[in-house]
Amino acid sequence: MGILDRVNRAIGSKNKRNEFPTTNKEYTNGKIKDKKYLPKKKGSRTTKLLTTIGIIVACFCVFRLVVFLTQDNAIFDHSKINIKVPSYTTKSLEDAEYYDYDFEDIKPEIISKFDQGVQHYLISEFGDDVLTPKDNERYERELSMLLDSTVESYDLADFRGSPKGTEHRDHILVCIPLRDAEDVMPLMFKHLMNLTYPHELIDLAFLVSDCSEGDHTLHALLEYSKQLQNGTLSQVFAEMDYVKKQSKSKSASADDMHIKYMSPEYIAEVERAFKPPFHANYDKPFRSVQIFQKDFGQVIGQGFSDRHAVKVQGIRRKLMGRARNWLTANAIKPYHSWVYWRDADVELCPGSIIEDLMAKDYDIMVPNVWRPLPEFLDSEQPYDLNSWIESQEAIKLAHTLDEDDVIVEGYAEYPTWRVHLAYLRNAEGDPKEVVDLDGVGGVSILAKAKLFRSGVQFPAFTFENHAETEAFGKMAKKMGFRVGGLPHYTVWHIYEPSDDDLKQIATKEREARRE
Ligand SMILES: Nc1nc2c(ncn2[C@@H]2O[C@H](COP(=O)(O)OP(=O)(O)OP(=O)(O)O)[C@@H](O)[C@H]2O)c(=O)[nH]1
Ligand SMILES: *[C@@H]1O[C@H](CO)[C@@H](O)[C@H](O)[C@H]1NC(C)=O
Ligand SMILES: *[C@@H]1O[C@H](CO)[C@@H](O)[C@H](O)[C@H]1NC(C)=O
Ligand SMILES: [Mg+2]
Repeated sequence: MGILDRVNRAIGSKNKRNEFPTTNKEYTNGKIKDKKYLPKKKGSRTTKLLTTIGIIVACFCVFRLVVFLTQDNAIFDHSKINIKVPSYTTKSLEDAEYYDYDFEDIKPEIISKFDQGVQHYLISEFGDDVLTPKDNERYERELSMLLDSTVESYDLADFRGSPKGTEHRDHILVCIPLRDAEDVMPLMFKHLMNLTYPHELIDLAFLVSDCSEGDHTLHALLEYSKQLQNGTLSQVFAEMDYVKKQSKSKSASADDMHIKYMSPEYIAEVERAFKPPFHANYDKPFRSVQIFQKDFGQVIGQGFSDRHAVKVQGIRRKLMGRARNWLTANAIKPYHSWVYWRDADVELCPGSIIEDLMAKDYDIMVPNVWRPLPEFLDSEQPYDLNSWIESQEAIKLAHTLDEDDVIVEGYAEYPTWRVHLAYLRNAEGDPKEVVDLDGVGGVSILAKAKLFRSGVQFPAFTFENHAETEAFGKMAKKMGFRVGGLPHYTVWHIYEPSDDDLKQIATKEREARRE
């Protein structure tokens, strides 16, 4: 049966049920009854009739009100209001003017990319299609079904975010920025499926930007998303893993060379984490998937050494800030109570992370982020140093800097002596213990949606000598929100060998061969 037939059938049976299908089969089947988010009911005759009556009554009331006001008070008498419209000519600001400071060395062609070529994809119901604005009729229909964008009233007090989100049926927007991420895509999707927070309460929003030529992030993302929404993605991965294993037994790939130098316990843990059984709703489709493609002119390479040079941090981080803000602004809806930011390059993470971060009832909450290392480099390392507690030394240091300078945490150039969340970790510590933070890192941030509604954002400019996620934490704190981290709750970032590490591994391989 084609999608059109299915949609038609769903619409037909809906008239009987007085319910409209949303993106999930579960909604259609009527298994999930969501108290807070009921998709707009369309086209039912009674609804139409009621709406029409409502509009007539409303028009009449407005008319009476206007008559009342003009007669008795006359404050709305337009002839008495004398507004002088100043004559001025609009000056059009080029993007280059706004971002003069950071982009001095970047070519105008790159900057002019900013407002071109935004693409928006919707994965259709059951994932059997990808819709773009070109398929206008169905695109419009499914988009309005998804966004429910015509006049609706929401009491935002119902969407403040509850520490018991699952019980309260809180909707959450999961945002994932992506660049040259083709290789980590299966990893990322496995983590999404592993989330135990009810999938039907999760809207996924991806932003793909500035990928290199020959990279297929967008294409892969579309294909996997279709399977995800059809409930068939884990079968696809099982198939892929089987084929990979068959070919690997013949020749060990150079990419995996480092694995035999990693700690066997960690490798065993990774193997266990990706093997079934998974949680019961692993294959359940999400409420929706939206994919945005928009370039922001990121020119700094995405290689490990490229993106970690201290000089490029300020520019890179500000561009990421713009990308994050753009994504939240385009994806957030009134019914979202939470926004969860997640990087694609995470290797191990408890499936219950959303519930666990929520439970603390902070406005922003982050876990600890470490990464594994080869055993010859001590096996593991605190990784995300962007989550920290402000220090007197750093405040003094900030006073010596230019207003526009960005302090990058974890570099010798900036001795801040801050307490880093990463270093507070004790492997045996209580995963529920919380510390208050000032700056936060971006690998995994849970924030209440009301923060974004109140104007907290990821500064794409220097805010208190910080940018992006660290400035996000600082700004939230300054606006009176609570920012915290869990020092003993650990998420493991993937290990990407640096050029130096690869040299060491190559040397060891050569030695081993000589023996
Ligand atoms: N849309 C977009 N996504 C990006 C860009 N740069 C990185 N990303 C994505 O953002 C996430 C984090 O990127 P990383 O390169 O690991 O950057 P990071 O986490 O700040 O830094 P690391 O400490 O190097 O891991 C990943 O999901 C990337 O695919 C960008 O310019 N645009
Ligand atoms: C969706 O899943 C069904 C099985 O559940 C399968 O028959 C169908 O081909 C899948 N559709 C797509 C687009 O992969
Ligand atoms: C999936 O979630 C389970 C349960 O929290 C966890 O043990 C496992 O490590 C997770 N998988 C990955 C790949 O992180
Ligand atoms: Mg990373």
